[in-house]
Amino acid sequence: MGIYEELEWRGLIKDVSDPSIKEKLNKGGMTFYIGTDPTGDSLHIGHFSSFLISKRLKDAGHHPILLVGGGTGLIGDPKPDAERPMITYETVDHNFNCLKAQAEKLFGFEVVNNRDWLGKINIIDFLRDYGKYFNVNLMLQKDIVARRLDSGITFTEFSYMILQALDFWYLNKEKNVTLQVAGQDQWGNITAGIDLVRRKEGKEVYGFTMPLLTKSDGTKFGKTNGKAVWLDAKKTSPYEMYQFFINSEDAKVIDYLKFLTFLSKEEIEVLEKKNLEAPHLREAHKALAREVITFIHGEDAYNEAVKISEALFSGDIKSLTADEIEMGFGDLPSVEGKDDSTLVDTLIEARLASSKREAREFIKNGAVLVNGDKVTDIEAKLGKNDAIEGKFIVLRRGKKLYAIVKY
Ligand code: 383
Repeated sequence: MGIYEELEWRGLIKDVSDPSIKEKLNKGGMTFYIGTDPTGDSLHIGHFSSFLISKRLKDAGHHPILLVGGGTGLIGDPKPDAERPMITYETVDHNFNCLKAQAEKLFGFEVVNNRDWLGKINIIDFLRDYGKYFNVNLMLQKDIVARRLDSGITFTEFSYMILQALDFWYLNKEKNVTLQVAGQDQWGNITAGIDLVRRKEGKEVYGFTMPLLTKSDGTKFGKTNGKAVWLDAKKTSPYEMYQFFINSEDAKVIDYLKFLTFLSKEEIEVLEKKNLEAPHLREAHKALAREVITFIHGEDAYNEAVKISEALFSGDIKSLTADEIEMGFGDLPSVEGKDDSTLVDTLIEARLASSKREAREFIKNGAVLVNGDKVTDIEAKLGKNDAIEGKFIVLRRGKKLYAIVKY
């Protein structure tokens, strides 16, 4: 199986600019680029799958360049629904540095910044040397622009595709880049670049896109409770990422394995069989979580995420360190610990009971756990001494309701 067939098997090929791409990819030796704009200070799972494609191509003998758009990020690639808010130069620069460091660490790609060339072009030269090659009628037909015609689009965002096309032309000239790779939303920008290189230089360059990862209902994959799943552990902890992948849909988990891991066809086929025959074992989900988290955060972080998940599941809270509790319970309601409080009062303060009478009732019935241990004494006191490493007490009422007391 050549790299092209492998990408096809993984479902990673959506649009190709020319059928000869198949042969070219299988042969190796192309310099290609993928671009991302510094709209945030971390990459997220949506970026991850397209960056992995670059890694796959690199492993197949091609040379990757990652463009982080310090120039284009100041303009804003039009989204189908609405104009983007403008980002300040300071924010773009900050985000640029974050993304560059993250991408170098995770993927080891050479990083370039299109501010270095776009920032030097003056307006007269821009309109003469590049604008002249673009037919506005054709620009209006590009998918994303067409979808914005009703709601409106500024000249700034409308011009974006010229800048991305210019990048392709520049990188072809300076670095012999002959291929651009991206998600399917970038098809219009990629073909704009291919056309520009053809018209200005009479040369042929290539591009292909991958489909966006979706859930069964067709919505974007990569959000949990409305929040993006970030690659930065400070924004999405490895534990949260573990929960995200472990809970992915059974019907989609094999697609995700193909998109997001380097497991082989044979390995994925074994998991596919297990997913069908014994879905309750969640072998495919576990493999997905293990592969992705180990790639992004390393093995220790992965093991810790599993440990937290298991401790929370079994209720063995005391096996966790304070840091692990913070990671596992970071999102839960919390109350400030007092030095000498009662369990009854704390349950009320943490909203696990609505009155003293109810709190006593819960305690008597054995429904209240302090750090995983059942407490049935209605007079019980709570203080810093009870806190794990002097920092946290984990309260649980019933099967699912948790709160944290912080010292
Ligand atoms: C800028 C200048 C270039 C080439 C590309 C760009 C960025 C591009 C873009 N990409 C998205 C982004 O930055 O907006 N105009 O968030 C996303 N990418 C990748 C992939 C994806 C795309 O970073 O489909 C998802 O992650 O292409 O939406 O010269």
